[in-house]
Amino acid sequence: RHFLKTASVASAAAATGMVSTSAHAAEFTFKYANNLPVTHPMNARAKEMAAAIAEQSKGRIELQLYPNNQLGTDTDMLSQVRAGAIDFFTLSPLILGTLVPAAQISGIGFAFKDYSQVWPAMDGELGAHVRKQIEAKSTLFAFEKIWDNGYRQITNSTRPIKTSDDLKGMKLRVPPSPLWTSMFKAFDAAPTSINFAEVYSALQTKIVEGQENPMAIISTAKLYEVQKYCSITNHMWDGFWFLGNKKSFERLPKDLQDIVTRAINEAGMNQRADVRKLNDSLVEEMKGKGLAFNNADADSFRAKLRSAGFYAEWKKKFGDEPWALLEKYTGKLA
Ligand code: X2X
Repeated sequence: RHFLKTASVASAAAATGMVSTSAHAAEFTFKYANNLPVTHPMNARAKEMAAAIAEQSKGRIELQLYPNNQLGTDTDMLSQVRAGAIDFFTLSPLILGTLVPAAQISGIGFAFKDYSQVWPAMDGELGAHVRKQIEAKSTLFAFEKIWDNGYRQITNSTRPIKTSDDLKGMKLRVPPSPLWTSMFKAFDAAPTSINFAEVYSALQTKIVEGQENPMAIISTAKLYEVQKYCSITNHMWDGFWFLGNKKSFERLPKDLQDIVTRAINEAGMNQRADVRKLNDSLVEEMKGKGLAFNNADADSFRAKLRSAGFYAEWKKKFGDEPWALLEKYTGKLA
């Protein structure tokens, strides 16, 4: 349903309405791929960004967009961008953790109280620390402004989740990432790693009972069609590092690199505002589509993570200095 394995480059291009402003071929052609539906703000802003890059480079750069897992799952796309088969890719810091473990630190459960802590941390020293690790440990680099995914909420087809006890034994899909699995094991749930490309069908066929994602995704990926309950847990903030392949990007002369960098960071800032607005308005809309909402008791989840030793374990894994950077923005976590 979501994953067009056999789509040719030509049909993928037709489907996404590739931006091309000049009759002749551009001097530099880049591919940007991602895992989200075309209706998500990520792709609306990406389209606008591709047009800005074409215009400002006077047609010298063409950015081709491949949304909605057209080029494969996150795991596939991560391999492709590492190898330079695609040039740009947006990925959760936690999934990037399968390649650069240090990147997961922004996904610690209940770390950021709200956005007034998220952006100073990610645009400040914590984000800088992570970007440095990405550059040092991979063929990739991350642009300065991380894009938003949002605060994650739990949906399922079985029961409302009110306290952490309600998660006991629940078969939940989590994205492929050590931190995600560890966190839901600490809640005594039964987490399974599944790429986003396969989430809708995994829920539909009841391979898993539930999943967790921000409102904008539950809505644009129509997960409410295959779920009954949505419990507001806000258990983790998540974003998308805008990743580039270093070698691909270095093909560009400095002035064109600056145009691309500015356009990507600007689109990211606009995308943050879009997601924020959507997250605030979607509850009513999805209630209308039959999803039953409840507020969960966040303290019970935090207490469970503490007693399971989750914070202590991950502090040890990340190291004292990175942990202190995180707590500089969040306050003491454990
Ligand atoms: O895989 C997910 O759940 C998603 C879409 O939120 C991420 O990219 C982490």
